Amino acid sequence: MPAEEKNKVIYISHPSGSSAEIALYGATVTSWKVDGTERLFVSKQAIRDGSKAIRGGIPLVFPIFGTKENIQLPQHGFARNSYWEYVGLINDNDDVSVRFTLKDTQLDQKLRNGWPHSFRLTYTVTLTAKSIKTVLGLKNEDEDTFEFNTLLHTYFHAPNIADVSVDGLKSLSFIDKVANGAKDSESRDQVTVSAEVDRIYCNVPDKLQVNFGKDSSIAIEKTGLKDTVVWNPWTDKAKAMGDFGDDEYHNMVCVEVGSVADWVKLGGGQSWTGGQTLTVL
Ligand code: TA6
Repeated sequence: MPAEEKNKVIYISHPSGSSAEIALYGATVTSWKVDGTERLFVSKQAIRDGSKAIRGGIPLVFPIFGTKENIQLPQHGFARNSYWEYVGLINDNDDVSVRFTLKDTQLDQKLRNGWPHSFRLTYTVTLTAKSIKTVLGLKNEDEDTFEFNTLLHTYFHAPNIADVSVDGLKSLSFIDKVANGAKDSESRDQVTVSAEVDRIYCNVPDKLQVNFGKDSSIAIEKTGLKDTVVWNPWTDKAKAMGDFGDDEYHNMVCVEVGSVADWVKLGGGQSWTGGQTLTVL
């Protein structure tokens, strides 16, 4: 892909004034504005030269979540740090949709050796006045079944983390990565953040809501994805990330819909789809 293409960002706008930007690198949504306000968080120290995943927006996690012992792939897989092909504007009625694809043949050999399967990923981003819908389609182009994880690693901008709460997780079981993977269940009606949080909530209902205080909320409606991760690095982990400001944890929360607690199996020649719709309330 020519150098100037590599840094390409697709900019879309809606007649209502909402807008979004998607970097070809990782097909990462790097901006989503509604009513003139940026709803996503991208670190001021995010690296945008293609040397690592963009720290913020909506990075795509595929085909693994985290790292896996017997799979030689970077953390969270290769989707978020590969250059996707821009297919184009697929319709421009009242909604504005753009599409991207990633095929195994676009990957370097080391990655293909790490996960030796033929596949085609299709990613569609649809903008309306108050929402953005991001849907991933996967075709297994092998004859044999393969298994994968996937997740939309959404970084929401928060004016103040102290005002953030997440509705819809009560009584769900979760894996607490801050407590070395201990299993627990959520007792709170609203999940709030006042320390490092890194939890995989399992078998989560499809409707969640993130509240940012002062009557500002975003509804999340997921499809085809079982779990939801809630993450904030807080002080120590923030300091440990070179592409994240030491104090930026005050202004972000990750609420990430995905299927990561278990492998998703996909038969040869079969297709799978999953995604989310984020709506400003
Ligand atoms: O989704 C939460 C998480 O898995 C955290 O454990 C933390 O590692 C975060 O992702 C960011 O990972 P990254 O590889 O982007 O630094």
